[in-house]
Amino acid sequence: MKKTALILLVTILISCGSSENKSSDVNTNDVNSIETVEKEKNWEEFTVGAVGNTMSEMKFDKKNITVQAGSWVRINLVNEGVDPAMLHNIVFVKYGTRKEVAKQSIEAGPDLQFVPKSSDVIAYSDLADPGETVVLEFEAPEKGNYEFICTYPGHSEIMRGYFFVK
Ligand SMILES: [Cu+2]
Repeated sequence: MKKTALILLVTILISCGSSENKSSDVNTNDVNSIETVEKEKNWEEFTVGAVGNTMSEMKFDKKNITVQAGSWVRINLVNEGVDPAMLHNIVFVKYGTRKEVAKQSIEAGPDLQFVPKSSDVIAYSDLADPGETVVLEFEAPEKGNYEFICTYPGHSEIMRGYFFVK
């Protein structure tokens, strides 16, 4: 029995050693492939401020965002509010669906950060607390016109803009 246990232990040690080697090989490959992909991606970066501290003042400081088709989009959403009630996100939706998405976002509720599971939603950020910046990255959808809104309840009618993929 002891001998069997020893053999088993040795086997485990050997297999651990070899899997370590394998995993380090894989890591190297991963790093290489990630670097290659990063070089090929054409990033378009925008900083969007969510400003204001009341329901009537609040807005996005950009009304239009335009990107090239095939690019990757990085949005830095800066919540410039200080009032604790001012929570914001940025949600990209198909053109003409913002009212429907806004309605569904209330049903989605806080558990889903007010973002409905809908095919009309193209990309969405986390909710940003006052003073917080959240980053959203996504691949630009096909050429066309889109919209973006904040889906926090009551915000989408004022906090919105247009997204164009050329
Ligand atoms: Cu908002």
